[in-house]
Amino acid sequence: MPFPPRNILKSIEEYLEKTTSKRICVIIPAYNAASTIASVIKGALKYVPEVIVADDGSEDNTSEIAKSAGADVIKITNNKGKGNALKLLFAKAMEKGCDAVISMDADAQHDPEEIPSFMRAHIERPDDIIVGSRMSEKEKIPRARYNSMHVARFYISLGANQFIEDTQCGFRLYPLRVIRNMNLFTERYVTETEILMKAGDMGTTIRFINIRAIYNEGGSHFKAVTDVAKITAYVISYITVKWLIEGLSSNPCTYNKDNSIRDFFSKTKTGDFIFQTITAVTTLPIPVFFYIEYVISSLLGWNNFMSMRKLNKSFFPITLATQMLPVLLVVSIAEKLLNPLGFRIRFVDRLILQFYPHLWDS
Ligand SMILES: Nc1nc2c(ncn2[C@@H]2O[C@H](COP(=O)(O)OP(=O)(O)O)[C@@H](O)[C@H]2O)c(=O)[nH]1
Ligand SMILES: [Mg+2]
Repeated sequence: MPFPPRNILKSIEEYLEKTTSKRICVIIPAYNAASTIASVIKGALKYVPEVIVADDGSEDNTSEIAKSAGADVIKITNNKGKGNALKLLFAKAMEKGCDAVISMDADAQHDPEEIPSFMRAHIERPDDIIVGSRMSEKEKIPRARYNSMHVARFYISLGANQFIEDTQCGFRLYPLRVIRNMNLFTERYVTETEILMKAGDMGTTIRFINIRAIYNEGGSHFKAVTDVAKITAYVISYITVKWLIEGLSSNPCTYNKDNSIRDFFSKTKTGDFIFQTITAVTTLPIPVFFYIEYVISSLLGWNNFMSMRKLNKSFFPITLATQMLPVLLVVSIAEKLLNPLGFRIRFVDRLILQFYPHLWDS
């Protein structure tokens, strides 16, 4: 591309923003999003040259609307979930020669006017993943959702070797180089968590920028019990392998695409299911075992568990947080049953603040 004469550009930043935006496209996994998809696409096309939509077996006319709004549409015959759609979208964006993609939800919960903030952050540090964080407007997030997000980020941040303020937001910028360097095995809503943990665990920096928290009337496809359970089971299985490796090594980054123990178990669905079941049923004793290993290693002056030692806190709060998970579950169920009867119990909020603290420096 010819270098544009500098005098017609207001600033270096404007030039960078223009050239970079040519290599970034917006990807949208969509399922039954006919009423919102056009506004998201049109909004995004103001800032990027190309929008790719994966229509995941919608029963409405999402595809037709997306096409006429100007998107390139991948049509998936039967609904397979957000994770599968994201994988197809990454592949398509790579095929088109993009360097980075911005993922957005199809239901207008993400404001396309915030795309330039992602681009600016990407220009500053092109190798980082940029995640939108809704935490500056956390009062707008439904309480139960916020609480599960808080616990999720405690563990996902441990898996990713860094604090991630909002681990459940789908408005993100991914450098495709990072995606190329990992195998993705999970499905539906788990894939976005898999990406964050693997990326962080191979040394990628994950930054956040504040975005608006938009909660509209549109129904969510996210299932509070099954989807949370699937994410939890994967996170537990990932961290178990990570700590097993970290106990024997001084390197906090344990993920490598070509040689990953966690991925080995994902090779077959049955193997993965058995492995996740075993790690889920041993959720309580396993961290105690690692804690003992950590204490003994510390006495011997070993530099293992570096991701933990970098926190400058003991392993203890993490072990305690894990032992508190069943208590949290029981209290959440009790609140759910009692609050509609007029009780105003808010124990979950307190438990979460107390036992799932911010352990990271920055
Ligand atoms: N391709 C595809 N995308 C989905 C599916 N379910 C959700 N999504 C996408 O993920 C976004 C977030 O899902 P949603 O159900 O709204 O979850 P929530 O916003 O977290 O409550 C949606 O706006 C869609 O873009 C699905 O089954 N297939
Ligand atoms: Mg939504």
